[in-house]
Parts: sequence; structure tokens; C-alpha cells
Amino acid sequence: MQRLAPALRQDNVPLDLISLIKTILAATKEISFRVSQAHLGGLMGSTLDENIQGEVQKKLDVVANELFKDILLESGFVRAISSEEEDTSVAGDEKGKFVVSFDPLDGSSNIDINSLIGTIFSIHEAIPGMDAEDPAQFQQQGNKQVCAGYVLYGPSTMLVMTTGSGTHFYVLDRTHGGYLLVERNVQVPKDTQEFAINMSNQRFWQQPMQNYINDLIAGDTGPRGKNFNMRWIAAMVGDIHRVLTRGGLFTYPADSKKPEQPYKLRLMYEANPMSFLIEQAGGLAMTSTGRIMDIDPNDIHQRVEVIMGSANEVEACLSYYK
Ligand code: FBP
Repeated sequence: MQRLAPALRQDNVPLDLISLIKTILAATKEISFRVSQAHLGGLMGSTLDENIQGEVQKKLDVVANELFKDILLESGFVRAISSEEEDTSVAGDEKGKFVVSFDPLDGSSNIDINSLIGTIFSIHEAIPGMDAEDPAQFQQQGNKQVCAGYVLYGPSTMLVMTTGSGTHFYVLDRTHGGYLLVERNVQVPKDTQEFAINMSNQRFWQQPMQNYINDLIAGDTGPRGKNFNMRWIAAMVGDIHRVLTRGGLFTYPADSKKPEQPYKLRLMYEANPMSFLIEQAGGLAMTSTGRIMDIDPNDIHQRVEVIMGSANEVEACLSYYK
């Protein structure tokens, strides 16, 4: 099996980006170890602090964030970072060529139940001539990403990544401590009979989404004429990994549960990187009004509607909004 660096060189990835990717992955190996030892190391449970999103931070959220932040800021490759666990963007090296947005531990509610969690990252080139301190560094559309990926901490630690030449799967080989390429150019099947949504929010969804999901549940007795199965891991990394592996539709739609906050998932370090991976694997990644990666960001913690996965099923869902 091919090691990471030759696999990236095969995709003509520039050397400085390869160096940054290797830096990011060094942090994920440490996080993978800490996650596997969390119970033994007293890292289960929550801190008394809340992040800027108003979420109580898990101890592992904080550990993963510090690990990721420190290794990136001391690398020399990074002009600035933005993280789910940081109130604002954090300046790095003024000569740094890249900016990195990340969710150090996605699916935090799964930590205490020993279920799937992961790290999500998105890399843009730094805007020339702009200060490292300037949060406008992150006002770049998702279609300008040069790399995106996640590391899934599951039975095996898996890296799923794209640099714009397809979406590839890697597995962390614990014997030599490196990621090995196990599948190149994964393709999301165009059609599917599997969907993922938090059903408990149903009464708060907009009517088009209610109608779409009701027709999925009606199965072969309804207008779709076939049965659908539902899955919900409650960690985007886990649900998207299933979609990339065998197809499906994943959605976190707008809802009126908190009218002042109609969306749940964050654009910069959840929706954009997952969109790049899904599109590079032949799927679609949309809101009900347009392509996620064409959204102009206005805040590093901005939230958006998400409908992504098997292309024909995403189209079917969007047809309910017409
Ligand atoms: P964080 O855990 O990083 O805050 O991410 C949000 C998230 O856990 C997603 O990974 C997941 O898709 C969603 O929230 C689950 O939402 P819900 O709690 O409504 O099931």
C-alpha cells in the first residue's frame, strides 16, 4: 500500500502543502492515541467552560484543540487558524502560506458513549498582503479550498482527504505509525435508499423537508415507490463516512427550534470540507437555495443548512423546494 507522501505527489500536490498536511496528521495521531486512552487518562466528561457556540466543552475537545492549535501555529506554514473551540481566528506566522479551519473533535456528544468522533480540517491559501491577525483571511468561499479532510477515530483510525484530485481513503497503520492509501477516487453511488437526519426535530422543519421525509418513510406505499432506511450517528464525520462508503443522503435542514439560529452545522469547518470531499467523490453538497461551496463566508462560526450525498437523491430532495 502506498504511503501518504508518494500518494500526494502522484496528485501533484505542492511540497509546502504536503508538509502542512503531514503536520496536521501528526496532531491527529496524537489525538487518536488520547481518544483511545481517554478513560484511563481522566479525559472523559466535560469541563466547566462553554465555547463561543454556547456548548459545554468536553475535556477531550480542549485537549484536541490545544494539540492541533499548537502544532499548526509553531509549524511556520500557517498564517492563521480558526477552530470551533476558539472564539476568534488566531494569528500564526506572517509568512505562513496557508490558513486552516478545523473542528478538533466533531461529534462531541459521542465521546462519553465511546462512539464515533473525528477531526475535520479545511485548508485555504492565505490572502496575499493580508495580516495574520485579520479574520477576513477566512472570508474565502469553499470552492477555494486547496485541501479538506477528516480523520475518523473508530475501530480503525481513517483519514479521508481531497486536494482536488479525487477523494481518497487512508488507514493509520499503527505498526509504522503512518497513513497508508487503501482506496483512491472513491465514488458516491448516484442513487440510494438510505437517509440520515435527526428525526426528533421533524416538527420544526420547513414544509418541503417535512414532505420529502414523509415520502421517504412512506416507502413503496408512497410516491417514491421504494423503501428507504434511516441512520443517524450524531457525528457528521461518521454519517458522511457512511455516505462516502456506500451512498446516502445526509441532511441537517433549517428548523425553527431556535428561531434565532435556524441552522446547526458550521460552514468553515464542517459543511465546506465535507462538501469538497463529497463533490470530489461525484456527489452533491447543497443548501435548499444553492451550492454550499459558493457561499460567501461572513463569520468563522457561521452556520448553514446542509443537504449532501448521492447526487440523484439530493436532486430529489431539492425538487420539494421548487
Ligand atoms: P460538534 O459535536 O462538533 O459540535 O458537531 C456538531 C454535531 O455533533 C455534528 O457532528 C452532528 O452531525 C450533529 O451535531 C448532531 O446533531 P444532533 O445533536 O442534533 O443529533
